[in-house]
Amino acid sequence: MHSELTRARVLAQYRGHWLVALEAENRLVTARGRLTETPVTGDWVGVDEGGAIAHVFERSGTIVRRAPGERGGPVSAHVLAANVDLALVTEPLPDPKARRLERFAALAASGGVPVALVLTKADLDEAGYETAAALARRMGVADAVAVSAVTGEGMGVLRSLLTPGTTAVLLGASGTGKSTLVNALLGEERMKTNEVRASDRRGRHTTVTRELLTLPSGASLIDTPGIRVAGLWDGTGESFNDVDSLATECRFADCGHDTEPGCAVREALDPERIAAWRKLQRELAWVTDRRAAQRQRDEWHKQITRQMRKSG
Ligand SMILES: Nc1nc2c(ncn2[C@@H]2O[C@H](COP(=O)(O)OP(=O)(O)OP(=O)(O)O)[C@@H](O)[C@H]2O)c(=O)[nH]1
Ligand SMILES: [Mg+2]
Ligand SMILES: [Zn+2]
Repeated sequence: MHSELTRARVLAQYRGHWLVALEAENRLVTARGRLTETPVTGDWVGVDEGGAIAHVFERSGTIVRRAPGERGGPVSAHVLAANVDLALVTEPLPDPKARRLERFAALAASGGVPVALVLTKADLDEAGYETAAALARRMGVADAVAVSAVTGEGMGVLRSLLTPGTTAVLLGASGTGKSTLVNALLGEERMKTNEVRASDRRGRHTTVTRELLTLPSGASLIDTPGIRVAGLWDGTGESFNDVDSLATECRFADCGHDTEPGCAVREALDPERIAAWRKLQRELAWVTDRRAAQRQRDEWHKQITRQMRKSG
C-alpha cells in the first residue's frame, strides 16, 4: 500500500509544515489528507511523490504530556517527541529540584523511555557528581551525570550514553542548559542560547521548536523548548518502582502509605519521595477521571447522532 512512499524522519515540526530528512536531502513538506496521527519530531513518515506526508509509521518510545489547556476545558494529549530511546532529564547545579526531576522522569517512563539524569552547570558546584549519584539512587535511575559545558567535566560520560543509531531527547525547564549541551556535543554553535534571568535564575524560553539533530558520533539528539507545565497524561511508568514493589509488603492491600500501620513504604523510603509519588498519583487520578468523563460524553454523542440518523 505504501510502496510509492519514501521513508523519512521528521526533524522539526512547524505549523502545517514538517522538516524531514530524506535519504539524499532535508526537505520542507506538507501533509496529505487526514493522517491518523499528527507527525511530530522524531516520527518516521512516508512521503509521497508530490512531497507530502501520507503516512506516520507506528511509534515506539514517546514523550507525551497533557496539553496545557484552559481550566475546565477538555484534556488532551500532546506528543512532544517520537521514537526516543533515552530521555536526558536536565536540572542545573548547584540546586537541582528533585520534584521537577521526578516529574520529567515519570513523563518519560510513562511513554516507555528510559531516563538518565543530567545535572548541568557542574562548574558551579564542587559536589555535583555526589548530588547526581544521590538523586539517581533516590529515584531508582541507573545513569546519572554531572556535566559542565564550561569546563567539559562529565561530557565524556554524557557522550557514552548517546549510542550511535539511537535517539535521545533533552527534557527540562528553560535555562537548564539543554541547547548549550547540544552545541557542545555538536562542536558548533548551532542552537541559540540565552542567559538566565539574574533575579530568579529562570530561563527565557529561548528554544521554541523541538528539533532533531545528528551528532558527529551518529547518535540523534532532540533539543526541546523548556517545559513550563509537564502535566502527566498516562501513568508514571516504571519511575516509582520502589514504591510499587514495597507496597506489596504493606499490611493493607490498599495502603495509602500515609498513616496506616505496617506500611513497608514509609518504613523504607524518604518522606519526600513518598510525597512526590502522592502528588503525581493525585494528579493522575484527576486526569484519568477527566479522560473517562470525556470518553463517556463522546460515546453519548455518537449514540445520539446514530439515533437521529435512524429516525431522520
Ligand atoms: N556556568 C554554566 N552555565 C551554563 C552551562 N550550560 C549552560 N549554561 C548557561 O545557562 C544559560 C541557559 O542555557 P540554554 O542552553 O539557553 O538553556 P536551555 O535549557 O536551552 O533553555 P530554553 O531553550 O529556554 O529551554 C546560558 O546562559 C548558558 O550559558 C554550564 O555548564 N555552566
Ligand atoms: Mg534551548
Ligand atoms: Zn504502605
